Amino acid sequence: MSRLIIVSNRVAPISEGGPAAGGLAVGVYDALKETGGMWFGWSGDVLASGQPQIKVEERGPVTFATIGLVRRDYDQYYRGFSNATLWPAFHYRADLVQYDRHEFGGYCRVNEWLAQQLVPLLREDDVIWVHDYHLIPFAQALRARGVKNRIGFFLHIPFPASQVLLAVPPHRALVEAMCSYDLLGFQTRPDLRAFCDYVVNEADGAVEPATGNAPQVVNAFGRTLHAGAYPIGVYPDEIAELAKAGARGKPLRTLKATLHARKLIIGVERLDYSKGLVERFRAFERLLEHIPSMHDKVSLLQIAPPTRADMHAYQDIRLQLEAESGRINGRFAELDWTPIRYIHRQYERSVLAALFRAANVGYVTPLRDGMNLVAKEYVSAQDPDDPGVLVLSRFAGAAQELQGALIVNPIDIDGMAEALARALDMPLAERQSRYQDMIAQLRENNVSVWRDNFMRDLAGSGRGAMPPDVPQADTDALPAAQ
Ligand code: ADQ
Repeated sequence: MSRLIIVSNRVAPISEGGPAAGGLAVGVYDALKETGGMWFGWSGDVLASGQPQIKVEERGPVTFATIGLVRRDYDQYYRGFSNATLWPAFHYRADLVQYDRHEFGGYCRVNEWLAQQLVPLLREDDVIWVHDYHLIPFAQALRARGVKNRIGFFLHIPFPASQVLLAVPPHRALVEAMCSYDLLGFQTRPDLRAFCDYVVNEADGAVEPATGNAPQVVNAFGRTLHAGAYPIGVYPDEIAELAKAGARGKPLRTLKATLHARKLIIGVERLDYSKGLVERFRAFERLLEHIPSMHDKVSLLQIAPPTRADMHAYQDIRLQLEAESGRINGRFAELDWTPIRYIHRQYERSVLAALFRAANVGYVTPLRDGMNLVAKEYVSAQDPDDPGVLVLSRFAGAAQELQGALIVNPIDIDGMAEALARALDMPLAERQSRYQDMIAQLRENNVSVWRDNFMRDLAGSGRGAMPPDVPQADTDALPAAQ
């Protein structure tokens, strides 16, 4: 059987019980354990001096190959082009896009250098799966070094409309680099459509019409490749078990004791300007403003650990949120009631799952999000007999699937306040029917379906006949990519 080689910017830290974070890490680690293979990427270390050395560690069938970055590469590749140019542009924040051609040069240089580090570790029949926006030129760099293996790419964040992508000066070079892969995976059909639209209208390429759920054939920049939508999922039953177990733990007992039977609205994410946190706080304020009977009857628990804290845009959003939560609490709090509890720390998955189960409303309102796993985790964690309600932004990829949520526009503050009021008051029968609708969808498209669909299409993609040793997934047994 071919080995699977996963390449991602960060290699998730794996403890005895598996990866600490959900989604990608869990899905990918499972695949590696099944087929055997390697996970290659940045270790997270930034070296002040010296030459980074690759560290190779075997854990059963999985090899972890990690390497540090020197300070200049970290600044140009990671903080610079990846997170100050691509991240805001791909999340439709053209106002926050910064561009420096030296940083783009650093981004390409680091992709080439990482590819060079990987080449000696590769075998002829390895299947390579590259993840996310940091590594768009990775396949091109491998191809330039003579690598002929199958290479797939999955973009975890949105792919923007052409008019937004055009704001990134090297847009053409990026899309050309994407065409070096054999299979491109996007989170949703709108992302796939946006990519195809660029290929046809900006790059003189051609895209064959879609047939069913099969990936589309793309001809561009002298290459033929496939592209499809593969919405990432979670393991809903595992999350439900974690939630039940966590409900008996101390953090939950403490929370319940301090809530005094008030209703709970929960938001959980990395602190990022794409997540719509300011608008979310303001909609909660509008709810309290318009419905005084809600005072002292509901709390918003917002968990948002800071990320990319060495970047200005992230320092700004943190200050803004601290000011907003302070202002709203100052306006409404009583001696024994704090409307917004705003927490900056990481929690274990079992604690988070139990918090989701305890909350009457999951409040997930990003301005843009590739998928948003928190929405899926919230639904998975619910008690089927007494489920909470998901209030979900239409701009999260998850909204394409989770139609049982109350779908909102995150810039419509009044609309969000109305959705919160409706969620808090929703009769049990409606909550149950919405939950049943969503949990069925999550079970049908769990994270192993996501991975298997991508791997099946990668095995059948690109360069004609499949190599004899790559097993074709049983297409009848697997729901097709959506
Ligand atoms: P993210 O932007 O990181 O991921 P998301 O999909 O919500 O967003 O995943 C975050 C993960 O971190 C979830 O599993 C969540 O439970 C966990 N998490 C968040 N806050 C936490 C905390 N305080 N403590 C512990 N865990 C916490 C990117 C894209 C998304 C896409 C995913 C996967 O931006 O759109 O859904 O990749 O493809």
